[in-house]
Amino acid sequence: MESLVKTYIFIDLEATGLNRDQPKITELCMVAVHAISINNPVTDESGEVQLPRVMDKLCLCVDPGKPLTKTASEITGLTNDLLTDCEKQTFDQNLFNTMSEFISRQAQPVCLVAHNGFFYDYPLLKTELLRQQLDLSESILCLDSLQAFRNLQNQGQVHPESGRKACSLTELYRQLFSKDPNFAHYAEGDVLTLILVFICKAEKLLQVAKYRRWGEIVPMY
Ligand code: DCM
Ligand code: MG
Repeated sequence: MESLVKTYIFIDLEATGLNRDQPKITELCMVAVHAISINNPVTDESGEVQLPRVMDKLCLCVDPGKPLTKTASEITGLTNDLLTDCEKQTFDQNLFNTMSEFISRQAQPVCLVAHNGFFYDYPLLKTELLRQQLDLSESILCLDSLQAFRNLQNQGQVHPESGRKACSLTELYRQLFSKDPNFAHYAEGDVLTLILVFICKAEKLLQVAKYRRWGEIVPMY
């Protein structure tokens, strides 16, 4: 299946809280990268992996219509006041259309990639879509990079001594780039960090990754 994927769409959601809080989305970022760029990493003169030059980006802030938890506000820098003062719109048909058009513009078939996507981002996105009686095409492929990195770690390919924590986005970036990621917990920052760590290990990740179809994703609540 992986050899057929033409575009990887990396996705990250910020939201009002964790699963137990029945969160609503506050920010969404999708960055589309062609498989060619994933399979042919570019490095600088020091050998450090670079972001691909050709990327399509969609980043939108959303009025969640629900209070952010203190932690969600602290880590994301977003507040209800900030989002309403900036007159952000709720998750609506217009946002769905924008996402759908963005996905349609990419070389098909596409595969979504989110870190912890099977547990958090995909179920949450599904909840928001179904609330609007909308949904993406059920044939869209989905990957969870956290699951894939854990599979690699279990094979001893990602610093096994540092335990499960080693597979958080920040820890993976620290291990691979020896510095802290930029703009952690900003949807775009997290997506760009994910693209960099994914590209570093793409060949092995794609060997161990377990694909699901969007149609198999169950809403979070
Ligand atoms: N989140 C949270 N508390 C945490 C970590 C995350 O409430 N300790 C919620 C708010 C974030 C969302 O999850 O917007 C997505 O997390 P991340 O920024 O890691 O993508
Ligand atoms: Mg994030």
